[in-house]
Amino acid sequence: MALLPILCYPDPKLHTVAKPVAAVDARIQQLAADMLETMYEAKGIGLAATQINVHERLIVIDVSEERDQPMVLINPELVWTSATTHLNEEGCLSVPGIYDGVTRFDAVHVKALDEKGNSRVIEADGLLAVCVQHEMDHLVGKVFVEYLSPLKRNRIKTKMIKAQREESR
Ligand code: K1U
Ligand code: ZN
Repeated sequence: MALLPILCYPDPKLHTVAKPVAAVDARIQQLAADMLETMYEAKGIGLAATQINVHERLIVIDVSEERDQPMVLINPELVWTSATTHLNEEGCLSVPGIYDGVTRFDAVHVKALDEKGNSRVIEADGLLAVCVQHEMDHLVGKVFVEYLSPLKRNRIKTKMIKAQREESR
């Protein structure tokens, strides 16, 4: 297993649109295992392949309290969304230290392949629904700060660039 470096906003690679996974093979299974290890180490509840500079449609999630219910979603597709939405506080491992409100569907159904290549539909609500929508946005190159006002987004961008400059000194 391996820990993978996570891209930090405003890295332009975070805006790459991911391609479908062609086959659920040993490479993809190893990538999913490494992404889960990276997510747990970073204390996140989700991670998209985009964030580790791999541009294939793969996400991992674990929203359980005990951190023992890993989910691997390959080629995820939204097949149903609730009529209602909710403003939720979000964070992102690619935008460390920033939390803000984003409006998301209250519930979604997602069709995806699991790590064995089996097709399944996940019925998500609560934090799982928020996390799935956040991670699927990463796969189309969208970071949650893009839902915020241009003023807030620019302040976050400046703060991140400054923090990265200081870290590299
Ligand atoms: O995609 C990511 O960067 C992971 C991100 C997922 C996420 C968190 C919160 C709402 C939506 C999506 C994180 O795990 S951020 C860190 C975190 O563990 C967390 C932050 C706020 C609430 C719950 C967890
Ligand atoms: Zn994120």
